[in-house]
Amino acid sequence: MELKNIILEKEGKIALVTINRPAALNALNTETLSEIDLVIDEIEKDSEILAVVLTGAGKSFVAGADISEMSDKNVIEGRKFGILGNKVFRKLENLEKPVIAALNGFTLGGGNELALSTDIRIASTKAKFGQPEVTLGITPGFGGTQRLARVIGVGAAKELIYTGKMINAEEAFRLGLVDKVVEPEALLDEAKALANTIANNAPIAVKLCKVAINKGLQTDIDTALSFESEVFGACFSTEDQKEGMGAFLNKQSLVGKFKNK
Ligand code: DAK
Repeated sequence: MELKNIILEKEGKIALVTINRPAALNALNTETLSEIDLVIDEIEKDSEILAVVLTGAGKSFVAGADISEMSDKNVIEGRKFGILGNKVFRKLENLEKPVIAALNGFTLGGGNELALSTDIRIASTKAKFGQPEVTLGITPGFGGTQRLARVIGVGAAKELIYTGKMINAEEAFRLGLVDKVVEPEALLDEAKALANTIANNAPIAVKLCKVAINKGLQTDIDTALSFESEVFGACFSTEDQKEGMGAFLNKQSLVGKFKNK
């Protein structure tokens, strides 16, 4: 797989995906979005990869969709670009392996929307967040008007989106936009350690947790709880459940040794 703007590295059970277009602060052009799409497919297929860390090269995570590419688009092209971004971000959100965003710097516009499509967000103290689209004459187009309000609440999302202002990592943490803030030097280690902890647990159970949480958030509580019962039941068809519980009863643990079966 030939990639120009993304680096995909495998480290044991985890994949490290780095958006690597630092000259444009990792802005998302069509090529980069298409490569993210390919990389998600690759990770989905690879049964050895059980969790993912997503980060950016240089001083930015992603400084938004690529303004120079977007500036000349007509209505049809703008729509096509929006559809591509939404398709890729939704695919990432639905990837049945947890994705941890390691937010190293500017996380703006499409970059913040990309981060919102991951499962857990860790920020460096240097990271900056915002949805500056209205300062450019557009609306957020890769899910920002929908996912941000779901994550930080309607009022806070509207304030960020209507003002286009930038906030720092501490404020992002206070709002619940990020789950943890660490020193820049510790960011990748922290994200990888979290990914490895997750990857050492029973993979099918972890996957079903992700599906149940994401699906449940989009439905009424009765339907959601009924779905939870179904996935809970499904776990009893796995070898990992039999062996995991067997190990516990023998005063042992299967953490780190699950078969993904
Ligand atoms: N696009 C393209 N290039 C960008 C960029 C971006 N988003 N952000 C930065 N760059 C480029 C700069 O143009 C500059 O390029 P050169 O001049 O060196 O060639 C280089 O990266 C370094 O940037 P700066 O020189 O500006 O660096 P500073 O440290 O001074 O400032 C900054 C960093 C992040 C504050 C600044 O670059 C900045 O304000 N960038 C733009 C941030 C922004 O507005 N992002 C939101 C983009 S809009 C939709 C689909 C998608 C979207 C909306 C609708 N539909 C189709 C419905 C999404 C929209 C967005 O994400």
